[in-house]
Amino acid sequence: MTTTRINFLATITIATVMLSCSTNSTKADASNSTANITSAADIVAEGNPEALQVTGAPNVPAPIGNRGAKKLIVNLETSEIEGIIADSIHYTFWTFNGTVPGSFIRVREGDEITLNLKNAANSVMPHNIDLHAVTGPGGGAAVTTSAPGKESSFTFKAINPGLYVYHCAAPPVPMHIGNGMYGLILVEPAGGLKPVDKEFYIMQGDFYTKASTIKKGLMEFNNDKAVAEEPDYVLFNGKKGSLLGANKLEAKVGETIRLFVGNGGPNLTSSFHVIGEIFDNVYIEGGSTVSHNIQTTMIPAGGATIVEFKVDVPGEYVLVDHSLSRAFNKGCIGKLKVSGNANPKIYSSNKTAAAE
Ligand SMILES: [Cu+2]
Repeated sequence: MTTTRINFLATITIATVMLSCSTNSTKADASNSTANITSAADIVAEGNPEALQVTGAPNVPAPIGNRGAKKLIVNLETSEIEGIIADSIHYTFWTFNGTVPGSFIRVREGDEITLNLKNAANSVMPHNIDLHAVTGPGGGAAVTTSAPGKESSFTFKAINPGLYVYHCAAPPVPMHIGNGMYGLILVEPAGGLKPVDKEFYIMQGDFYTKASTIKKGLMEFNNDKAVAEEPDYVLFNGKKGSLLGANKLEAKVGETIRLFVGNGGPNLTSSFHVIGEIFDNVYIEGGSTVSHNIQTTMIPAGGATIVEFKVDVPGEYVLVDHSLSRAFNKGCIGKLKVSGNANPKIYSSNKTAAAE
C-alpha cells in the first residue's frame, strides 16, 4: 500500500463527498449518513457501479475513510492450482483469485455490491461463494454455483459492519474449504475504522493430505484425516513459512498495527496470540464489541477477529495458534519484525535477544 495510492484514494473520496453534498443539499454528508437512518438497509448507495480493488494476503486494500455508500463490483475467479504447501511439497489448492486465502474485500456499511464469480475453464469441480457478510440464502451460495468455464452473479447490500469470512460452499464443503477456498470481507462502519499505521491480512487453515493418484509427488485432500480432524498442517496464509524469513511482517517502533485475522478451518478453532505483545483492542469475533488488554483471542472456524496493538519495543514477535503443537509442529507460526530504538522504560536486559 503506497502513500501515493492512499493520497489518490483520499482525493477521490473527498471529491465524492463534495459532489454528493453539492448535488443534494438536504442529504447528510458521508460522515454521518446514518444519522437519520434507522437501518443500514436504507442507506442509499450513490453513483455508477465501480470495480473494487482487492488484495492478496498479507496486504489489505486502503481504508474506506469517510466516503458515502457506493455501488461496487467485485470480480472473483475460482481456480484449482498446484502450489507449495510446505518446504518443497506440492499440493492441489482450490482458490479464489489464485491465492490462499482469497482476495481481501473491503467495503462500507450500506454499499451495494455486485459479486461476479467466474469458475476457470480448466476447473474440475463446480464452485460457489458463501459470504458471511451477506443477508440472504446461503450467503450467496444458492445463486453462485458455477460449472467450469461458467460465471454467476448476485447483488447484496452490506448491512452489518464487521469482519467476515467468505468460503466456497459447494459439496463436499469441507473438501472445498480444506483445499483453501476461503477469504475475508471487511464491512467498515460509516465513517470508517480509526486510522492505524499498518494493516495486515492473515488467515489460518487446517490441511489434510495424501499422495495424489494422478501425479507423482503431488499431494491432495485427505477426507479421512479431515473427518478425524487430524491435520498434517495448520497454516497461516496457506503455506508453511508464509510469514517467516523474507515474508516476515515488518513495522517500526511506535507504530500502531491492525491485524485482520480469519480462520477458514474447516475444523479447528484458533487461539490466536502474538508472543511478546498484548492486544490493546480486540474486536471480539470481528463484530462491534471492542475489548482491551487481551493476550490470546479465540477465532472459531468460519470466524474472524480484528486485533490492534502498538509496537513499543524493537525485536521479533511471533504469531501463533497457542495450541502450540500446531505452531511448532504443524506450521502455524509467523513473525512480525519491529525495528527502531530500544525502549528501556518498557523492556530492558543485559542480555541480547537470541538471533533467529
Ligand atoms: Cu469450491
